[in-house]
Amino acid sequence: MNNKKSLEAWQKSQQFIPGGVNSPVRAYRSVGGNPLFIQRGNGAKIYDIDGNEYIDYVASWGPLILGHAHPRVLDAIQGAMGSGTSFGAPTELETDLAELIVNAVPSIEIVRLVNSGTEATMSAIRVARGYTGRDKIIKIAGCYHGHADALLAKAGSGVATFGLPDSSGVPADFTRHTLTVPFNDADAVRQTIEANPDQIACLILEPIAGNMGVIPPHDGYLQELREITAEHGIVLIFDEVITGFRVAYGGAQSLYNVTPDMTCLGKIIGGGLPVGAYGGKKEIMQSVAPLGDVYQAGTLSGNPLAVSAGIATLKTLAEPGVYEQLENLVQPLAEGLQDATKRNAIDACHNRVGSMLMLYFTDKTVVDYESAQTSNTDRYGRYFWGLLERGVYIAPSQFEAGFVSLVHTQTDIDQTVQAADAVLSQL
Ligand code: KE4
Repeated sequence: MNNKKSLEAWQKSQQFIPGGVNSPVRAYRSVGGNPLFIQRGNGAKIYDIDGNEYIDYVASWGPLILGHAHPRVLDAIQGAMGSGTSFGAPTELETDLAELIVNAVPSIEIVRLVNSGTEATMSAIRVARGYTGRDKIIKIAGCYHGHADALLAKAGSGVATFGLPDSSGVPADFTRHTLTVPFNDADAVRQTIEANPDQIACLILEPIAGNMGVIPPHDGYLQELREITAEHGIVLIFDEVITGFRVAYGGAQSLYNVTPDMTCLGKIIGGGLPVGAYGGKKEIMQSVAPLGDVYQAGTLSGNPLAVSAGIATLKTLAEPGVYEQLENLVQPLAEGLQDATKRNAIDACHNRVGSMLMLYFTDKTVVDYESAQTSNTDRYGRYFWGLLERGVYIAPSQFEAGFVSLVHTQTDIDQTVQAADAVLSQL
């Protein structure tokens, strides 16, 4: 595969940017090799600077459910930018996006727009702490909520002890209140709450894990968490930065009919521009400045360009039949990949919820972080490069999600399955 220009670009970018990238996963560390530099995207395709075309299943890590450069999104941005790009003052556009979100997401009665998923989750946790007056938080091993200090934590020994930093530069004190439990294990949550009575402000989780591949919640798991947290006055926060408007217009909470106290959003609600959001019950969100004493702010929060892209995206997703159309595309892809691993006698676990999916190279059923780790990541790396050479662009990491957009075609799906079959036959 000719990626000479990407290599040159990468060598230059490393002179000015750490690792040559502005987000670590883009550096291909877990699959090896040098990253592709992208020239442009159009629909379900992306094109690198060497002129290679790929069917894109990364979708900018989730936002591009309408594909690249969707005319409605571009028109919305172009329509907004003629009036200026940012005012640092309220605009009616922000109210329009907030109204769309409130009307779509069951748990959200009132919502604050921010600029990223990280801002959304760190702010939601601060609100939960301010609202409850408690300091500790519970997170799930393998769930990622952005890079706020308190969330870069790993489990200490035993459920009652303190969280430990999972990144250098995070003081132990910043994660000591962060308790970590396995996904799909409600008993571990119960035990942690019992070991820390009246001290836990919130439990935050991705209702469908999208940062250790894709892992659906076990039947009843989310409902159990809802009951346990309600019983103990703990704020239940769904981080739906990936799943919001992805798996259903109302997110995972509407798919599984479990309503948290707060929800974090990002990615899709910005239509490919920087938007995050956190919201929930009015009673809790009253804590947020200027109404309450939990401070959170942002220069470009709710800026008209990003908000216009988000509005155009959500209005398109609100149209009847959109998620059925997505399902009609993803189902044959999922079936085709399953058939391909079977046909080639490759041990694999295929997980999918709606248009987010991941294939693990393991004979185990992947239900949590521990079982996800049984995947043969070397094999995943070879699968990644084999597909790339055949014009299919999947996540350069086993522990991410794959995404199908509304503008993928049956031809794209057929080509992808053929490419996967060819690669798997040589794995
Ligand atoms: P951002 O700050 O990257 O906008 O959002 C953080 C975040 C929060 N919550 C969830 C569930 C997320 O998945 C993310 C970010 N996702 C990663 C990839 N899974 C973004 C890609 C990257 O880090 O470059």
